[in-house]
Amino acid sequence: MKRWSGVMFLVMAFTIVWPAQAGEYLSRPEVQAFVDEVSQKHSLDKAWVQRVLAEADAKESIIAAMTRPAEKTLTWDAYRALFLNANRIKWGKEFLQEQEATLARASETYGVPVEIITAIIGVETYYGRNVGNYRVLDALATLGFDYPPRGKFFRGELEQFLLMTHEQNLPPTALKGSYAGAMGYGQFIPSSYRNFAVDFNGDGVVDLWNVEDAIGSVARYFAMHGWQTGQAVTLPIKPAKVIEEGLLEPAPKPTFAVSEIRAAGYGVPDTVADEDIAAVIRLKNENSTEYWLGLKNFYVITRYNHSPLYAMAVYQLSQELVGVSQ
Ligand SMILES: [Ca+2]
Repeated sequence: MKRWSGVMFLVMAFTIVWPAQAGEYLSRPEVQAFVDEVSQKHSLDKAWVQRVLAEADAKESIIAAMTRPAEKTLTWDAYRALFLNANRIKWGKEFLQEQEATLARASETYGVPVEIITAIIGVETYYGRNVGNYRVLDALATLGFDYPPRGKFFRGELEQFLLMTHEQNLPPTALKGSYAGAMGYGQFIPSSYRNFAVDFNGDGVVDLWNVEDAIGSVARYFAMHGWQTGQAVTLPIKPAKVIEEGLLEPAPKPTFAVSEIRAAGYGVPDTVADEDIAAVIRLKNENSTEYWLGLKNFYVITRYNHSPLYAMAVYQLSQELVGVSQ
């Protein structure tokens, strides 16, 4: 019993000192340097930046979550089953109906299909049901200052977060999001929030926890990343007898003329023109391999999340929502 208490004490002590005590970020020299730099660069009130960062807490759970992304470990069939489940399809159809007017307005404004906008919001947050429970400030400070592999990136996002909350008059210590600091229905990181989000309900605030703003913002994100209105996204192709690895790089970026892909032995449907530019997407299942033609719009979906599995899940969910099974 005594020995057990000793172990418990050690575990608790470790937990408490890792990696900084609550609110202690501000005492660290590199955090003070960050405060100086950001406040000077953007003419922000230094005392305000200090007050915000004084509230930041280090969270070990954020580091733990960061180190296990599903895309890297799952086969396509397992990944697909996770994202194209019965609830996500059912709730997606409901979302299409409930938000019909806003979705139609976004689609008309930005040229992106309603089912693609809906599928993104479905894959990201179950249509707003799971927008994240971490304080964004904690996520960005923890990853920015205590996760060296991505520290520079997340310090940049922390800088953008300060600017975003300042510009939109949002409360920086209250906003919640994912363990990586992604916010709202569409899970925008702060730089995307500032660059691509839009006030789509016209109330003067860009609020991605508001469904109208979120729908407009997802559509605008795709438009600004080159979505080609009315064009196909991806379609299955018959594999070549001999697979040339060279044609699979740098997928999903469209790089090869379809004529080259045909010449390499892939069976591409006649609806696709020889001169179109595409990528060959290979998806490995538990017991088989699928090949797909990745067109420009498929690549645009990967600008939201770089995994081809993610893009395929979004596309196939979008098709399920409008009654087209893959
Ligand atoms: Ca708004």
